[in-house]
Amino acid sequence: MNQSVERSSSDTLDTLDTLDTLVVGAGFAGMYGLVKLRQLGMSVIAIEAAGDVGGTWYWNRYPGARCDVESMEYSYSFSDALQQEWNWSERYAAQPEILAYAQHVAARFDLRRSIRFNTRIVKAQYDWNTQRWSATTDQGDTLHARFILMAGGCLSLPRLPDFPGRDDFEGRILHTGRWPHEPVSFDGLRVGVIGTGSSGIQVIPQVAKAAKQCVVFQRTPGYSLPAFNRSLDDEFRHWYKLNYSQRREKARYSVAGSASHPVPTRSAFSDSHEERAETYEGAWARGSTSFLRCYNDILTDRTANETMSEFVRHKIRATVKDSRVAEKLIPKTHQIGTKRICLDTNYYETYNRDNVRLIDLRRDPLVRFTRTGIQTESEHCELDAVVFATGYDAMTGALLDIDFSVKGGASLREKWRSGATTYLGLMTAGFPNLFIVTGPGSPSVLANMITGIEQHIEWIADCLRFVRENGYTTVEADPVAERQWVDHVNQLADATLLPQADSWYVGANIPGKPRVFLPYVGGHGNYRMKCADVAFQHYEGFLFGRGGSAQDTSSVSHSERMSNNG
Ligand code: NA7
Repeated sequence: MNQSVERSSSDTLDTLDTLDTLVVGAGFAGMYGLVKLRQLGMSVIAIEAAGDVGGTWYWNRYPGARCDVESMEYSYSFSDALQQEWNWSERYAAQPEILAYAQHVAARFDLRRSIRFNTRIVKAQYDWNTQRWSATTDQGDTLHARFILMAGGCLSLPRLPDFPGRDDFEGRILHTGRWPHEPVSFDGLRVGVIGTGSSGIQVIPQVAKAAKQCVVFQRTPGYSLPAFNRSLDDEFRHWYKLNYSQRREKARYSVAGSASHPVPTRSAFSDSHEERAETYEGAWARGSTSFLRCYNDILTDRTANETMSEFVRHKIRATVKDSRVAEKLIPKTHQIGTKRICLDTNYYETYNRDNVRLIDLRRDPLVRFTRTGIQTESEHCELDAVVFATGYDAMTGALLDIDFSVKGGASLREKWRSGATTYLGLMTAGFPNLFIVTGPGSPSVLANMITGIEQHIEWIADCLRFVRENGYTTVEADPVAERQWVDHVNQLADATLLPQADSWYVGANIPGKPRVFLPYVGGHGNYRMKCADVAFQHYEGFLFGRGGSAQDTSSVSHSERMSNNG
């Protein structure tokens, strides 16, 4: 064990004043950040708000929580020993198993000694004079580091809509993204669930099984596919492990960061209606979000998309026995794939149970919470507990939750007032030495998160090595390169149907959030090659500096670097 752990002498929690890098978060991104930066011999610690590692999988303990990427792929590839020794039990791993895996990684690479848990960074300010970040915690102390690696997650700031009277409710309120550690029993209770996104469709069947009554409050129905989850056997695991290196490489250059997703080469219109139906049936039976990859124009051509949307609507009608309920569950206001597609186990079947009711909030809006339940325009629902499956302030929430600023300059909250802008999703101009993992402007939530995390951490580690080897002390995004990248990200997004839906991809779930399409739609593989090319071109689009104060910091342009390095 631990042969691959490279320790620097100064990466324990008692060296907080002399840090090279402060990592924010100890989920999958933060943990790999620690591993990689230790390998560079840097002093590095992570600050984590939770009581242990795991990020999303630490917090999302609700019954039914499960990953929608296959477990053999939703795992680190950086250590062959790790991927060979770990045995996933199911095709799509449930939360306890993913959390156990994260804990195993933390122990195997001896990470916890470099993580301060139950601590949140609330503010971080960069000072050009010292060329350091000063990060203030909610415990009242300040940490100083040359670099910050922001690994706070893309879907980590839960959203609890401020319904009128919410605090008057005397029953229990739970949020899927902040689920208690102790078991929650719904036995014999009347439970409301608000929200029918990925979390809602997973928790609702579980609540319905346990509760006396389950009332679902739905604002927008989504498209969900059966996951056809199953146990994995030794034979399959053995085959996969033998082929791991090829599978991982394929994933790294794929659109979605997954080896198992097919690459569509044909238009939906190259097939007849019957042929398309057959293709959709075959893809449906695979039980994967790769369903969207049946044809290459599903996400770009509304008519092509409609053939697939209609196929799924038909499936919903065929599953839900009460046709009035089925009609409420059928998405009509957005196209399939334009909001995140869901994978479920018995979601639509759950509406055939006698103890489940669906309230369509578009027809019967939620008016207020009362002491004993929820009042809609047409009725009062008596409830003992309400589960909020109402999502997150996606992609920018965790970043803006920290008050990032540059001394004497702008704050990130001001800079991003009309929308997040980054260069490659890795840095934002004007904020030196602040790296963002899977940030807005990178493929991020549109691809396998762990593939994206590994690519970002490795790129950042290479960049930091470049900084060190060239005697630089600062690196930041060039505002011109950032503008061009933002334009490119928008152009690609606008060529698809995705920005048209009111999704969290565009921030539409957060009142007042600027409507900007946040992730990069050009595909993980293309993005990886772009990042590699930027690095190869001596970090084109990044500005490097050296020196101890603002006065003697000499900024080194890209053309100088090219001529110096040949
Ligand atoms: P999502 O996908 O943002 O879903 C949140 C759900 O909550 C969605 O159905 C929302 O309806 C609903 N919602 C949000 N606010 C309200 C209010 N005010 N009233 C009624 N309904 C509301 O979050 P999830 O946690 O399910 O999934 C997030 C990601 O985590 C997921 O994609 C995976 O990657 C993991 P809306 O559609 O906005 O009308």
